[in-house]
Amino acid sequence: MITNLPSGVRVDRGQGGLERVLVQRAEVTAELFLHGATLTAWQPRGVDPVLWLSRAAIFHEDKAIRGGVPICFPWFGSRADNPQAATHGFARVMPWTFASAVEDERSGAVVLELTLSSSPETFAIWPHEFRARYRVKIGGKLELELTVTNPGAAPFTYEEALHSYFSVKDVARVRVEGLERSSFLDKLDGFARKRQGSDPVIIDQETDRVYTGNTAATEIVDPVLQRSISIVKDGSRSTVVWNPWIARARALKDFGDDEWREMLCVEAGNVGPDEITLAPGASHTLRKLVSINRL
Ligand code: TA6
Repeated sequence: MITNLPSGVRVDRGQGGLERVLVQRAEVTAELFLHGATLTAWQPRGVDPVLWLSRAAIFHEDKAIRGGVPICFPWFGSRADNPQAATHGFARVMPWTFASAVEDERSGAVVLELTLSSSPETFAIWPHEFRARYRVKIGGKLELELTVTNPGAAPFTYEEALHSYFSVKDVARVRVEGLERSSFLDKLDGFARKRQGSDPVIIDQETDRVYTGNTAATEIVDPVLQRSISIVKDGSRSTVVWNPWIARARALKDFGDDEWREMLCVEAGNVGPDEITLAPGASHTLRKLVSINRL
């Protein structure tokens, strides 16, 4: 158990009795569950909630939390070599270790650090030794940093994504800037490779795209909330854009039928052709910086 937590930071049990870290400070509030190291809330003072969490989210050790920022690792989507394996890997349904919580002297932000390492349980699913370290810097901006290390004697290849669900007022009225003219894989069309036009991404139907070889910053422009959500990433060559729209939302039991309109996933990761191969002893860090701007 960690002692001497920064002011406004405490550990208790939230929904489903799952252990969580609560950050309640004048300038920012946030909530992170040790289950999957899932950040479920982040709200700087004077700003509408930035992350979306389904009202139907299931808080159970066997289920990924529907919302916030689930961590997809060590694979994304379904596993080619094992279709029975859990979607998006096991990291988002494993208990991470809460390693530290400190206040960043320069910014005043709270930095939480959590870790996940290989175990006989993970080895049985994915036969590689690994160490994962997740740093979440919570202040007026949000910085997410996932570092994976290969402590073993053989290389391994993995996929990853910070599967962030962002809160919007009406997804049919937002646009995502930064992906213009970019190449993407369309999951809804057999992963056909397509190209974004010269216009920003708009959501007017179920949308499930992996923009590959793409390091661009993106911006979710929300004219109703009169804000934009800026996403700058480092160590990431894939951006995933997902909205289930009406039918898919209705088919998901942990997703309210009408909730598709109030969320949009823009995920930073390394997926498919952008997968990462780590030599013995090597590490790789994926970073995602989220900030809010008034329009
Ligand atoms: O990131 C988009 C996606 O891969 C979609 O295909 C959809 O399946 C979404 O992830 C949610 O996946 P989940 O396993 O959490 O229902």
